[in-house]
Amino acid sequence: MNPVTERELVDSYIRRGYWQDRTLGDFISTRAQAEGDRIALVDQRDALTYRELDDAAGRVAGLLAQKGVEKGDRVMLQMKNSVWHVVSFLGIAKAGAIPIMALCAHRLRELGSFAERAEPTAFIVNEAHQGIDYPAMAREVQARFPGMKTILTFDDIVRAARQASPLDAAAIAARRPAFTDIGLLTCSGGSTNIPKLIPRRHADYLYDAETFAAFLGMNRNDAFMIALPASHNFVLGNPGILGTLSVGGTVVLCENPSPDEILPMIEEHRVTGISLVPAVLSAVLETLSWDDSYDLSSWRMTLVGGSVLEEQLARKAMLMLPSTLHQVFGTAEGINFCTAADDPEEVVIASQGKAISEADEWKIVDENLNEVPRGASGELIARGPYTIQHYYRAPEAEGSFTDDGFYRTGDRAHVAPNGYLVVEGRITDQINRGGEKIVPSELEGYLAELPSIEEVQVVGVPDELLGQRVCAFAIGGSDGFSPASANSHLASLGVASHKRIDQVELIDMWPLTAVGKIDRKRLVEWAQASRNQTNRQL
Ligand code: OOB
Repeated sequence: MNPVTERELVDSYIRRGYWQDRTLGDFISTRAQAEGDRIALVDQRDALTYRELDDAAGRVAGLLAQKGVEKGDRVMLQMKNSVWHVVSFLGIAKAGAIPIMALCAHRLRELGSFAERAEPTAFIVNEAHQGIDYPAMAREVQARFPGMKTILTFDDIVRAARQASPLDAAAIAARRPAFTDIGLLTCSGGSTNIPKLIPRRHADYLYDAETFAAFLGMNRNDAFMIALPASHNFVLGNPGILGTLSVGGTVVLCENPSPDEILPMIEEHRVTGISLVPAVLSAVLETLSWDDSYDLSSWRMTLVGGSVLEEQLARKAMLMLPSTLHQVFGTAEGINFCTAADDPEEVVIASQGKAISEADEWKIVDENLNEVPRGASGELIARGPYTIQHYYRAPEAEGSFTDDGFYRTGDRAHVAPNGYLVVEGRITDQINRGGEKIVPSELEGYLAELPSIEEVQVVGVPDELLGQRVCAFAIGGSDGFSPASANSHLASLGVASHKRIDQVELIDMWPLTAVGKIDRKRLVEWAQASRNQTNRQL
């Protein structure tokens, strides 16, 4: 393998025209000039035209500057889906700062770890929402990281977007980063305990969003719904919010990924496309099976990704939805695969399609990083104009990349005879619970603190609804060890709300492999058998 420097790759993406000299801040100004009074964003309460969005972002940038946020500073963003999320994101960009895209599910553990890595100087946060006092949580982070001088809430942003003095053109120009600089930090699902931050550059992120939108044939008549958390890559830029804005379409933001919010909004805003994880798709189909009163005639494409889409669910979606189904295999680190609108039905059901850019390089390799014969299983590794070559301030994670700049996805996959990618599952123990990624050893560490438990192992168990559910096996656990007690312990430790235990099993001895390691495969079988037995008894 030839070591390739990052510089060489960067130069080649610029030379070949994939990266253009523009930033996320430039992007919204250019889009506003082109689209003017067309609606850019709409949510359950508010709507903004392209011009209003650009203006609001400029005012939020003005507020940030007034609060002392400087060019290149990091700003934590934790906000529910609404037009103000996008205003904040682009406002941070216009101020020449770098947003850290936290999810509403993140709690003190994750926020603290992001703050430690990225040293943000400001935090834009929800008001208290769905029982969580977000501003109080932000203040706790601030108490630990005093470099975080400013906390701005949702209400501060809405007010600033209407009233604050905008940054003038000279100030925006003075703060403008290079197009090769980091434009945003997104969160990795992670294969290590410490969540890593993913540095995406201005030019790479815009290239990704536009390439994906072009792949799907999106245009200004599209109204694309964002129902998953807006800070997640899938809906932020694949093609999501930025892809839709890049073609002059309308972004429809839905606060919660629940069918009774999604379906009325599809009807009201004549939505044409949506991105879903399989668990949400399943809930939508369930609702449609007993309520067919919605006018869904505008809906032309459904993207499903984030975790394995079971064949049965894919077939049901094809049958019940008015739209084309696309499978998406994506990563926050970059590389995206997608099935095309004209792919045969069996391809869409059984594969994740092709890489979205002609410049994506990818292969399936064995543990020595040698390419396996066509059709054989191995690890998917990828390199290209929108895939990272290292994590943010995380030298310990260099093993996630090869010497020649390929990102090691940690996913087991093979290439079907027709050339399409088929993802089989994780190589590591990482659990994919409804699209949310969970590392067993992290939860094991927390649960081991419980006095009632001697030893604990956490495994992912196949689950019809979630793809995988989380099962904790304990030795020495008393009857008091239950999903409820485990989860209240996790909540008290400030662990993200999606990292939860669905099933608990108490055992006396670990099953061991031939070499004496804990046999985790056997644990998964036991968890399945135990659940089946419970179901039979019910
Ligand atoms: C998306 O991004 P992340 O960073 O939360 O998770 C990436 C991981 C992949 O490495 C893979 O393990 C899993 O999620 N995954 C899938 C999948 N799509 C993603 N596993 C099986 N089948 C699929 N279709 O999840 C993400 C980012 C951008 C677009 C779409 C998804």
